Amino acid sequence: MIIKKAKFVVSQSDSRACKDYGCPEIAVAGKSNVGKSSFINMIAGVSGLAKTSSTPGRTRLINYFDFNDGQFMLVDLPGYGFAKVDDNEKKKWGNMIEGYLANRFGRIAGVLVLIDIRRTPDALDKQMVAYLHYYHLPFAIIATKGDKLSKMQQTKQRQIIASTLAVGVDDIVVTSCQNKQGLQQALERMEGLLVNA
Ligand SMILES: Nc1nc2c(ncn2[C@@H]2O[C@H](COP(=O)(O)OP(=O)(O)O)[C@@H](O)[C@H]2O)c(=O)[nH]1
Ligand SMILES: [Mg+2]
Repeated sequence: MIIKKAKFVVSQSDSRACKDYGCPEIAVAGKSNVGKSSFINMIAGVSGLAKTSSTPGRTRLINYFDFNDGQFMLVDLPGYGFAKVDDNEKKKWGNMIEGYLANRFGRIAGVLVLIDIRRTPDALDKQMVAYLHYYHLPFAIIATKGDKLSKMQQTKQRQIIASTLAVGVDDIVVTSCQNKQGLQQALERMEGLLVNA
């Protein structure tokens, strides 16, 4: 798949307010600070398209990005698991993500779940994957920040992530926004999600 054009469309706090854009959507989910915005920028080939931040937890909106003039949308979901927010706020985030998955069901071609390659997925990551099973949504796991580990450490972590989330090692694509590792594989996975939508 070749990305020729990418542009920001809209930010929404409520997925029900989003109109039907008439094209398949690939959602990008993961903890805050895992690298969702950076991943979207890497796919787009535009560094400032999605705002990145070194302080986690600020994006509470669902951001839509159009790719190739209506071929598909990448949907940047609010990051979950930010430690400093209270339970009420956490609940709101959960509702937003679940609301999106439930309300946009017909348009979602698949979900990319981003996991920091250095971390073992926790209860929230597992819950995310459980939602996707529940809604029968196809997904792929993107292990981010590959540049932080050696190839040998990557192999080991990939196995840990696969067994923790009960997915195959082949379901995990290791990426890096710094050296573009895994960019082609990620695009292939996305194409696969779109073809089967
Ligand atoms: N070394 C490295 N840092 C990354 C990578 N992707 C994201 N980051 C950094 O991780 C932080 C959070 O990234 P961001 O895309 O804003 O995460 P988000 O909260 O999930 O959208 C930023 O400081 C990024 O520069 C990567 O592939 N390698
Ligand atoms: Mg972000």
